[in-house]
Amino acid sequence: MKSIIVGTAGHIDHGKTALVKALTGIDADRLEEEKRRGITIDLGFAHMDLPMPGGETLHLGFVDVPGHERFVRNMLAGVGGIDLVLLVIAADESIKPQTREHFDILQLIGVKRGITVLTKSDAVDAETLDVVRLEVEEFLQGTFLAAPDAPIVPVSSLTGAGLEDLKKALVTAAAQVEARDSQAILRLPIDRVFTMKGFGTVVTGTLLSGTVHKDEELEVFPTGRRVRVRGVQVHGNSSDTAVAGQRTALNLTGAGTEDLTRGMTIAPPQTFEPTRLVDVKLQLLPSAPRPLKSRARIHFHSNTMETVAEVKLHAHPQISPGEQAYARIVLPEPALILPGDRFIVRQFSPVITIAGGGVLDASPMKRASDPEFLKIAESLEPEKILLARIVRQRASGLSMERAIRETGYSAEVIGTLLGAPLEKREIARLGNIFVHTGAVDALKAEIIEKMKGFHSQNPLVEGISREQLREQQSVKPEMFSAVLDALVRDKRLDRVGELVRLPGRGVVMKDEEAESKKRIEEAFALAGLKVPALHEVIAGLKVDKVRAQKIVTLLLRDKVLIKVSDELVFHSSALAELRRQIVAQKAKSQMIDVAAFKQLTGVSRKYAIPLLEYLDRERLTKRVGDARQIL
Ligand SMILES: Nc1nc2c(ncn2[C@@H]2O[C@H](COP(=O)(O)OP(=O)(O)O)[C@@H](O)[C@H]2O)c(=O)[nH]1
Ligand SMILES: [Mg+2]
Repeated sequence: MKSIIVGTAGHIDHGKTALVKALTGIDADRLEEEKRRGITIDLGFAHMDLPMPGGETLHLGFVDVPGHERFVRNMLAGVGGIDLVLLVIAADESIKPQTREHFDILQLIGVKRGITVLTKSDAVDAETLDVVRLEVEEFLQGTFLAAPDAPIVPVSSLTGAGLEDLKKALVTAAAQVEARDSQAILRLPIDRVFTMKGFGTVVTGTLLSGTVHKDEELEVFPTGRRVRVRGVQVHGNSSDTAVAGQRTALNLTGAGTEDLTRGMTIAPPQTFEPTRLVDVKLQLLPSAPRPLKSRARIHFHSNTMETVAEVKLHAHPQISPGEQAYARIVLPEPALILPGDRFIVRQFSPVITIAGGGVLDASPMKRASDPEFLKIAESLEPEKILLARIVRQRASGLSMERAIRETGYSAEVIGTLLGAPLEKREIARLGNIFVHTGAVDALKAEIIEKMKGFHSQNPLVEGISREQLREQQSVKPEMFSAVLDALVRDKRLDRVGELVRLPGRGVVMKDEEAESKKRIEEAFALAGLKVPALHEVIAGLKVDKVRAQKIVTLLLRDKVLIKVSDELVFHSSALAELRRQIVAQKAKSQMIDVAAFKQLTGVSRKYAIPLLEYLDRERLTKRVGDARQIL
């Protein structure tokens, strides 16, 4: 069975609702007020089956829209999901303002197929019908509804004349409609919310993509509320699943009618992120009454959602009617929008349709739109666009989760799209992250440059610690590790324990020097706080004074030795022990004077004063008069 959604469009009183009823037997004017006033206010729904040539059944879901200019916003909530339009023009009135406005909307929203229906054919003579047909043909010239792709069918809902021709035209047109993607991630923009006695909360909408299953847990965007699908109805019949392209009603638990409203979207939990910034390609209608200025306040409609928003034109202070531009839409509240979604812009006041277009990026990177990226996003080539999304993340890469969130593609689709670029090594996969090879190379070069800089500034230090080097890069730890490993593997870097250095660089110790270093370390470690004079230690070494000085500098850099005053150098372990003693002393007394300190540590005054000053600097103690307070 093939399911498609047929929308009506056209001026008020041109016979849209009557036509749907003549075809399906269902009165789509469901509200009491609609029946009383005889006009359509909100969306109406109906359905019918038709046999297709191959024996397959064609299921048509109808969305009947209001024609009145005051209810265009309701029309916009319904038009988003349609596959095929019936543009209804009454033969006795021909083209009227909402014929034009609805037709503009259909084109901006990207509807690809349709049939023009000249209704009320019974109300005019053959000659008038011919004149109207000519007028309409001219009106449709160069559009998706122009002959020979789309027929013009005269009908009378009153007499039934032409209805069989219309059904045939529907079957022909429906055969050309491409099925929506039921494998893609589920998205159901809500167009109605109500309670049903004995059932509870029900939402309806046209399933944009994916499949809904009974008992599934889903999330309401943008509120994040979790709901469970208690029941699924497709075109009024209970079902275990609903697939993309079907009119779908979901009976939900976990939310009341007060938690849900038209414009929200139902999707799998934690898959998407609502956005306030949307980069688009926008076209200002030739019929727009005035130029569109950047930063203008507008009404923004996408799928079933509508909101006041600000439009920021890229690189233009304004555009003239008929012109196109990249733009950023700034929404007051986050909404779930994805690339490829179409939108309509209506003037803030008076409210008329002035523009529309397609969403290129609903997860823009920077404060301003990036025209290079948008140009690619506009190409409609999924592999190219996905690559551009990876490239723009540079060495940080794009995780699978984020790729799903940004595109709405499933993990399988993303895996398939990236197969060739991975094979060609245009990109690499590191765990869950896809990264552009060029960006990895750039990061490698940057690390090597940093290392060169480090060595020239620190000639006496063997290398930089891995952690310190990582902190200088803005990439994720996994990415840094992978790149570092690769550099070591390629022998562009050496790793010595926790240190990283350029090959052949760093401090290379001769045996004598290494032994001297050990001796110095030992001498200070054994001395505790009663350290020997540095010149005495140096005098006892096998190496010359210059080298010995170099070794001491090295030990100071590595914080093995610590300079407490110009004269005094201690081993770090001795100072660590001193800290412990001071902390333990605090339990006995908050205050310590020089005498007590000498007694505690066993050092002479010569050492006690510099050590206490050192402790003051380290904020372990604080001088109070002649004594110290232990902090
Ligand atoms: N004579 C005639 N009247 C029609 C036909 N279709 C609709 N009408 C009448 O036109 C009026 C408006 O029809 P309706 O379907 O509500 O128009 P909508 O506003 O486009 O939905 C109603 O009074 C209908 O009875 C038709 O084919 N022939
Ligand atoms: Mg109507």
